[in-house]
Amino acid sequence: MPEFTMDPAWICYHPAPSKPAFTVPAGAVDAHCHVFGPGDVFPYAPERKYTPCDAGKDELFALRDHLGFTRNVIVQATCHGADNRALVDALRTAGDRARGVATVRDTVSDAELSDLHAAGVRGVRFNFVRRLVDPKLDAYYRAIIDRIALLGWHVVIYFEAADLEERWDFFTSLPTIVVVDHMGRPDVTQPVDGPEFGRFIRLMDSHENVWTKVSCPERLSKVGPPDYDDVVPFARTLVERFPDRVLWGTDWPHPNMTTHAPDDGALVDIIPRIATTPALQHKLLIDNPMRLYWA
Ligand code: 0GY
Repeated sequence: MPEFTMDPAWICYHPAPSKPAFTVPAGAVDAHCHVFGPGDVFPYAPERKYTPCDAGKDELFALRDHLGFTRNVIVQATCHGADNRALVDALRTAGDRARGVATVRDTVSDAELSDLHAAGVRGVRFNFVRRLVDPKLDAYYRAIIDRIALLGWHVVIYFEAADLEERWDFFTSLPTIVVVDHMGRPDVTQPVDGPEFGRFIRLMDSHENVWTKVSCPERLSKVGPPDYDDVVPFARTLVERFPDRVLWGTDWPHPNMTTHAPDDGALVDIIPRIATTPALQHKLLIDNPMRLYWA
């Protein structure tokens, strides 16, 4: 069996997250989280750009219960490449309490896609962040999208704010629902009404098939934990402008954190600051993810 050692700069997930003061509504979905390995059962991909700490399904489901969530959307992380075995195993264990977003290559067979669907996969993820993958030409992704669209799946994209201008025509031409991870990674030192975030708002304003996850303050923030005050206005703006097209997730186990291990309880306590009414919270945590993943 292979042995893996976590990258030295890495900080593993918080060993004992606090109990949030905010009680999430019954039926709430953590719509962005991952499983890593364990590597001796589900080896990390040879082409990976980082080696994480093991963070398997048992730990994920314990966190779900601790924070008060009912369901998870588990998103394939780049350390597993297009080998979705750890994801599928977690989905099978969770049954109806989880759905998945996979990564597939253009060589994927119809039988593999249909097995992924049966396990609960409802989308594919394309990552354009250069420190995580070597991005490919648009045509590569397009060939996959044409096939997954037939299954009624959507596309999740992860990019840095600067990539939006470069790939605008591609992103805006996609025929499926498109979910953008982590608000398109805004530079939160820029004004919330400035040109950079303005471009992201324009993307959502002019394309009704574009959704976003108002997640990841731990990575975007310059002021840091536990309140991540500088990220809150960006997330709140999106929740208020696009209440029916936003999702929220912990991002557990927080890959590539080198400054601190986020307290997942404190992350949950940010929810009422970005979705400031029970109606907005219900849409963010229940109605939207249920429509996209469980309908
Ligand atoms: C995230 C963020 C990151 C990593 C990945 O798939 C991945 O490896 O998405 C990151 O390093 O910013 O959403 O998990």
